[in-house]
Amino acid sequence: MRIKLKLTFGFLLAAALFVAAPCFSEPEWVLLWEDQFNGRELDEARWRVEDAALIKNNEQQYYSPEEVYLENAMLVIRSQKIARNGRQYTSGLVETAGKFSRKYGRFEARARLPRGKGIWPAFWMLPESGDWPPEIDIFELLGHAPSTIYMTCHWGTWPDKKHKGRMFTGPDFTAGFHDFALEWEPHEIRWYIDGQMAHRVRENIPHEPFYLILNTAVGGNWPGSPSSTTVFPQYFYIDYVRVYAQEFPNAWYLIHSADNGRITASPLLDVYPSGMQVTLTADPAIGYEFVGWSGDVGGGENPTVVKMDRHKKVEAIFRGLSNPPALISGNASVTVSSLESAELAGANLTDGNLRTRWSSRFADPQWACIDLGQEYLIDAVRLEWEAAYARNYELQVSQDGKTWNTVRANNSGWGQTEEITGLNTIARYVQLYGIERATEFGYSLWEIEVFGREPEGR
Ligand SMILES: [Ca+2]
Repeated sequence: MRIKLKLTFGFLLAAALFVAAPCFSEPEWVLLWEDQFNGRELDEARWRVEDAALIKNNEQQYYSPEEVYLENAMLVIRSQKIARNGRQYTSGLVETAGKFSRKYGRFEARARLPRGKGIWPAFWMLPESGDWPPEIDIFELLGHAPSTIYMTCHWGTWPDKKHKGRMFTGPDFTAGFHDFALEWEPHEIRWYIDGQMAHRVRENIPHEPFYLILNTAVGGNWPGSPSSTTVFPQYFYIDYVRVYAQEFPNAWYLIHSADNGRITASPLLDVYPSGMQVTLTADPAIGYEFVGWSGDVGGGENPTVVKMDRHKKVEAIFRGLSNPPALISGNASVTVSSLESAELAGANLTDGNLRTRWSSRFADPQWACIDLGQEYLIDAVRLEWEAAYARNYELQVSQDGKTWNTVRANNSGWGQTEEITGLNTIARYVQLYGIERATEFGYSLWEIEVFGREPEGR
């Protein structure tokens, strides 16, 4: 028995070495995260959209959410010659900061790039930690030279920053779609253009999670300003973005995706040990309903449980409601517990303007109460948080503004846009009750939107 065990172990070890050795040069990649841009709107669970005049490289664009949209199952970043907020041009930037980041992996996009003097499209990555450098540029292109791709790594410690890259000259990358990929391993980073390796580095490899960025800058130190030959608008089309992780023995990835809604996995791990049970919850976007699961989980149970005994790919199917709830808080009056300053008033919460906000004093608890003016059947609430969000809050409703009923509690708030759906409650007042702040600042929101309809029988 003892001998047999020894032999078996020796055989397994040899087999493992035999199998493992080639993996270093040619890793097996497992699809971990993707966006095919098939939804009606850009998925806020995956992407953050910039709305700012970033001060970088003397660039001349204002990054406006209006310049980022989905069309024909593609992400479109449009650049126009429109003056806004002190800048001469509008353009778009999307990133996965705070939503998805990854250390090592294969990162790819299929895209058709914009062109013209002063036009500077890029697909790149920055550390989730907020440090700079490092930076990895999967591709950059200067619109006056539409056949040249730049691939660059930045490293060092500010202000002692260094970078090294390579140019690749090929076809006109603004005339059709091309495949761009980056394979990042602990010992090496490789760049691929249309499946061919175009660049490789083995020094100054970063070892921390990075998030993804897609944008078109206009003007700036590197490309120079647009000229009279630059045609506007310009369009940066992205067919898909995919991220793959390397395969490891007995470690399983849970790959989930949803258009028009989101999936929450609990526990949430990068990689799962064999046999672990994971609970999946599907939450539709406002105006949608959950229909069922597809992929490696079936049925319509929500939440559902998936057992991790191999890589699992799960999709949640949502369908648009035939009678979606309407915005009912457009003319609502607002009362709040306190103000940070007079101009950050409660009325800013329902003015339909995503540049005006309410901010409370820097203390707990705080509340904002929306008076809808009459009773409605309330279906959903959308919270548009500024950077100072709530970690722990309750959503409360009331018929009379005195007696409150908690309809949803959230002690793991993550800020940005939070949609609370499926409320199905009749009330005149809706109150956001903040219990614990996530930052040292107050509670700060651009907008609170309530969706619903007239109660039946009125
Ligand atoms: Ca507002």
